[in-house]
Amino acid sequence: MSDSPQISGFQVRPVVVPLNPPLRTASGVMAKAPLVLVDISTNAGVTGSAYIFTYTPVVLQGVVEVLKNLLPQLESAALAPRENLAELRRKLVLIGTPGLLDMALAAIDMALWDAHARFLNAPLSRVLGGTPSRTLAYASFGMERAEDARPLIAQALDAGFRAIKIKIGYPTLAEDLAAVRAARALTGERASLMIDYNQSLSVPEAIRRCQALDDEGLAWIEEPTRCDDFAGHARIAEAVRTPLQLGENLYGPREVRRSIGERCSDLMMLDLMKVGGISGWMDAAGICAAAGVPVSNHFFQEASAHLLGVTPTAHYLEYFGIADAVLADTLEVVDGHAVPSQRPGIGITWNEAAVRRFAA
Ligand code: SMN
Ligand code: MG
Repeated sequence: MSDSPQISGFQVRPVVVPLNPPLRTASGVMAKAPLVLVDISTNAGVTGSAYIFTYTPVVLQGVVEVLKNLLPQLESAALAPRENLAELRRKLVLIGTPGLLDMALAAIDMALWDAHARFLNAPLSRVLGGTPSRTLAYASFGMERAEDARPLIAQALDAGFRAIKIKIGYPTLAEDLAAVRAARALTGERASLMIDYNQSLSVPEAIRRCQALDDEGLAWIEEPTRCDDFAGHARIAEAVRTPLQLGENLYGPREVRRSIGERCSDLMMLDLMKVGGISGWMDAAGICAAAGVPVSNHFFQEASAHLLGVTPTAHYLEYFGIADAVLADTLEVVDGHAVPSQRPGIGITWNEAAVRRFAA
């Protein structure tokens, strides 16, 4: 006799929320964030909620359709996130899941874990065996113009952040250095500084520019070349003294294991949507712990705040509230640390008026 509730229904809602200011990266500008909101209800009266970010509206409706084809397969199944996802994945072995399928599966995984924790009436971190502990956070910005960077960084420092990430990848190394030094002039020793190239450089150019940045005291250099160029990143990591950061584009624990095995980076940042949701994160975090690799998140800060609390090599939480526009309340930061919700589950509650406003 299962004492788990049964999955009884679901809701899939696409929204497109504004990003103010638009997020400028060396590989493209994002003025809006397409999201898919997923709610999975049970016969115990608890509903799990989660969201994913589809990067471009081009695939937004496609992901919605994938979800609407996957979710009915869970109808009446006992709520057991690990088993539910294993069952869905067993049917997808022949096609393989990296891409839109993994994005949809992660949304389902996160919503199921939220429902599971709500059913147990405990915050997700407690359900995963930890306590809702705080993680050092960094404020994450784009390729900001100097006149915009100044107030953004000042505001972050005043809010207590002790780490700031900016994006670079300007046409010239001189412009990259100028942006780093301008940010450092604003942070001084009050904050660590990270930079993110968003895959914009060739390997030779990345080695040239990252070596030139090696004396800037950066906490890490992120994704200097194409995310799928494992050998290229390994060459850069070998040639550069500053820690290399990768992971936001690695699909599943297996790619995390490959990246570590091929020494592509010194640090790992797990993206809940691409790594496989809560289940995938826990498996990947174990791989990183066994290899002694520090772990940060990419986006999905509400759930990541719980997971970093139970991640043995937890490093930083990326603070970028990509879904804040449709959330009833945003992740709390106290004294430069992210504080996971103490409510049952992940702590996501939709701002239904905003969901209606931004419905796609
Ligand atoms: C990033 C990637 C995609 C959209 C926005 C920001 C960036 C990050 O790589 O690390 O947040
Ligand atoms: Mg990045």
